[in-house]
Amino acid sequence: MANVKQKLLFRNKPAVSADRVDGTVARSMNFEKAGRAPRHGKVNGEKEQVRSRRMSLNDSLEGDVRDFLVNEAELHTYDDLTKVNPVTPTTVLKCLQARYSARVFYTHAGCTLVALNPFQPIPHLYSLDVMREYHSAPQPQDFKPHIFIVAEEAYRNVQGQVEPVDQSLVVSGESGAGKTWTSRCLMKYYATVAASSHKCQDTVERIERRVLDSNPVMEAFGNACTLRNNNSSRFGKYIQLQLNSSQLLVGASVQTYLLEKTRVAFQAPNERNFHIFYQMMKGATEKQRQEWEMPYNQKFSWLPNADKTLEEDRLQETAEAMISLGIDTDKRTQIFRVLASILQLGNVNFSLASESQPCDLDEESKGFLYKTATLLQVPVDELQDCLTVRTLRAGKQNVLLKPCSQSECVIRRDCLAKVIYAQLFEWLVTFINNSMCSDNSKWCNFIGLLDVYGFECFLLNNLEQLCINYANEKLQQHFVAHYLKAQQEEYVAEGLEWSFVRYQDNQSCLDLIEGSPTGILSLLNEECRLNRASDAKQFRVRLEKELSGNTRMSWDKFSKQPHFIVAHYAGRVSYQIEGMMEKNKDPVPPELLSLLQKSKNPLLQSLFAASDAEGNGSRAQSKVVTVVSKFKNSLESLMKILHGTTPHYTRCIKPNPDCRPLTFKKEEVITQLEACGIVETIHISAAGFPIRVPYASFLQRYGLITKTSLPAQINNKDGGESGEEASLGPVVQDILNAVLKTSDSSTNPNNNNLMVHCGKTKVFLTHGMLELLEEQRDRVRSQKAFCIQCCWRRYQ
Ligand code: AD9
Ligand code: MG
Repeated sequence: MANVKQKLLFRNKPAVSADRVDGTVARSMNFEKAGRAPRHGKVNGEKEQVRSRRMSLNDSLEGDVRDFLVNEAELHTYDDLTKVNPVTPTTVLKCLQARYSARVFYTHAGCTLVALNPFQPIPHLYSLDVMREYHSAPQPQDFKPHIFIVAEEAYRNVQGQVEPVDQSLVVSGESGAGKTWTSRCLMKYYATVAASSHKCQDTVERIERRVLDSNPVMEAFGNACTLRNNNSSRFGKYIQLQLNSSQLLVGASVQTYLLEKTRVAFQAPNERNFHIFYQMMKGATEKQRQEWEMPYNQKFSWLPNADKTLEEDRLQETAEAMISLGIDTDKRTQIFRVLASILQLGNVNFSLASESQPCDLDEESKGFLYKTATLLQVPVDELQDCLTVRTLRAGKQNVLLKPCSQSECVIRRDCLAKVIYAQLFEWLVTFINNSMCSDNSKWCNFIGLLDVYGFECFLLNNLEQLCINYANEKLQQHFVAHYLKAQQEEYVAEGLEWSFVRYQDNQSCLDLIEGSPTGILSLLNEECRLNRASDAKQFRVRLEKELSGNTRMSWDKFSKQPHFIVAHYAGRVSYQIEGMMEKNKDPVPPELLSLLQKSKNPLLQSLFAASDAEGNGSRAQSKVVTVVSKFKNSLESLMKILHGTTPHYTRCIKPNPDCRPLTFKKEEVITQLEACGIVETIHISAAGFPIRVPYASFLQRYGLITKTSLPAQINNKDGGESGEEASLGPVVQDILNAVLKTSDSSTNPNNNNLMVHCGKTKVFLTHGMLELLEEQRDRVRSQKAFCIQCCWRRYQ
């Protein structure tokens, strides 16, 4: 239908004049109201009736409106969640569950792909043959949903019709949901399809190999076994696969975010340190053990749960990947010796100190300290001084030495381990980049793969969670903007005169976090800059003063210590203030940095010489580059890159918390659907027209309202061709007009959700409109039944 129009009835608006379906009425929409709030203000019985109908629609799909709604027995056949009719969290959940039981792990959700983790290898799902099938298909979208569809779509998009366009594949989800697995699949896909026809096989094979080999190295150094995932990535990453004008993979680069370096010196109960340490411990040869000062039966306090056997504990694989990336024998030895020094350092303990004397070390600790110094190639007495004595400078000349307390020594020890590990990780990433990255003249476009930590909400949340959740807010905003755009385009294609949904997005939450000068991060930085003694208390006062009226922030009344709550799009998170300032400043005692600069280990020299050039050596005294400033900057550049690309979203879902194969826990899944924005997407579609009814089905069901029946030729054809279906438009409009006329006159004071639109072959309805149609239908039917009864009595 070409002259399609849409219609909205406003609350308390005199109805009849504006009610015609063919009369265009300006519309405005409130996302909250349309998507979430109760839609009816009817009185008592009627209200109950409506509510119970909605419940049955949403919760069990029972009832008599099933004709054109989903059939539960067929739920698993729905390849796209937005086609589930009506789209509600419950129907979506049921559909996913049905598919999971049928061992179908991928489902589209409009412009997003939902990937359910099977937690067991699925034979042939990712084989080379399957890759080639999707790659060579004229229309891969016609195949079953698969991560390879997303991969192929992005690959084809790169060679845009007018000009090439960079692509981003954003993979999100909670810990253990399958993000890294998915990213690896994508990398393998491109390494296969983007190299298959290349002439100079040698060069490309080397690049592909390196791109793929970057994975085991980065995972060995950046992943660890946690309570939620045996191979949990403790950093975020964005990999750009560089393609030349013939769309062949010629290089790659990787950007990492926020490595969880505290894990080096602290592992939560039942968790482990980074994999690389266990690989060394378990896989070293006799010669390596001697080189690394690591005898067989040595216990390391920073290596808990070493008896747990994981498939990730493969030193050989890591070492081979390092060789393939071009890390030579000398460098590898230096790297492993630096790593071994960290383990030795973790075994150093300090005795209680007196006021005037530095902490002492027992014999055992002295032994470990000696080995640490040997491996780090620094003088052992200087190492001990750095750990136990603070150097205070008063002016340029005066130097004061102050013994550290026992706890300060521990902080210094941990800090040394963390700074070494973090710098080593950064060095490794730079090395990998140099090894994979093609020079600019050789590539013209890229496909970016983003594998970042999902939204986090633990019992105790601190700066790490604030940063992670801030990143997720940013990505969510990006996603929503993109999704709405896609939806808008779809409606336009369907012929809807659609004014953009005024969606209540998460900007207010982002303002709260990143706003300047009174956002949480700015205030935190400001307090760190002032460097006051009781900074946690001061920070709290500032937050209270500056943000007291902010509806997105509140205070946790149940916690003893001050915790502020942020209402994120994915839920409310309570953040602990204690320790936040220290984490943000992340100070490294300058003595430690100077010591490392003196090391005879060439690797350490380069690690710390480079950071000195950036001002790191003096950072403790002067300009503080805080953690949040760095994170905010890197996030901003990431968003800039993402904005310049066509995004594709994959939401990985963890179907149960215990990583059990083929087990689907509804509560787990719904929470994640909420947290990763799928429910939000559903709400947005609910803000539009969640119910779509083909004209023929509509007439079959509601024709009795105006005593219209479906023309026989269409009835026989079970719906009819789209041309014939379109011819039913005017009859459908008559029914809608009749229904809306009655509704406006009295019974629906709260009818701002009564929207209907006649598309080309379908009616697009809101829930409110569907309910109204059902009421009218019921009324007509009961009148009919009454008449039949009367006739029957009269006849008797
Ligand atoms: V974390 O945020 O880094 O802690 P991820 O990255 O989301 O997390 P990961 O990719 O590591 O999770 O997946 C967890 C485990 O699920 C993997 O180690 C696999 O054992 C398992 N997995 C994930 N996806 C698949 C799959 N498509 N098929 C089979 C899978 N197993
Ligand atoms: Mg991961």
